[in-house]
Amino acid sequence: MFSIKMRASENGKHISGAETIINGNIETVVNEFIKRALSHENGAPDFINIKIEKLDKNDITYINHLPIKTINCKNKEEARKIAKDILNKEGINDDLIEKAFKIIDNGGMRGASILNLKGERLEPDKKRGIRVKNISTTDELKEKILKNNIGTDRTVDAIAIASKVINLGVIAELCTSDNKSYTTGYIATKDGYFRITNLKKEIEKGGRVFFVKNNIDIDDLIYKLENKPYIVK
Ligand code: PML
Repeated sequence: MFSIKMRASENGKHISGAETIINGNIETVVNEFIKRALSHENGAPDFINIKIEKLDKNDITYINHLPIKTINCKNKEEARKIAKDILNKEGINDDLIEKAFKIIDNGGMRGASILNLKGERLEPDKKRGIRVKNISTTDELKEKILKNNIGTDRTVDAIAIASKVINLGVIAELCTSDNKSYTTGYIATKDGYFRITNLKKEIEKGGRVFFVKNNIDIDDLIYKLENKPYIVK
């Protein structure tokens, strides 16, 4: 098995990235990733980095994806009330939720912020955040989501992140897209991946927050979020 990662930037600014874990067919994937980098809506890259690593089969964790439910909301107020109710059910209080919304609305982070239940931010670099890496979805899952109109390409990537994060013991994830026109966000918990329409307004920024227990081993969690290979079925 091989992990293949691509990241592209223009003048040092990140414009796109992709990754997968596959068994063979490296050239096809690399070609696809380069095509994706060159045709990205965010700009024309002057730097494309492709990383190919061999993985030990025994190190890969296979998990089922979280069940997906879409909740249609007519506006941001309704969407955020729904989000709050789901998070409250997980023992996350209103002050903490408020803090998390401020972080994602501020935007500008490449990765996720991590908040414990005391409201402390645990990511070592507050600008960069934590990037969840070494994940892949099966073709069957991609097909199921896209062909049945359950979600979009962004859903496919996000369900992989959310399923890994919850599997590693994160209580809940809150996410909105940093793509300005993409207003559907989600909350993930052990009960599922709840897509919530209108979780932000168009032109607003986005971000990710992971809520964790106060006694979490944060170094171990960050190491696994970034490095432990997962295939989400
Ligand atoms: C969904 O459509 O399921 C929500 C996906 C949010 C994606 C966030 C991102 O842009 O990475």
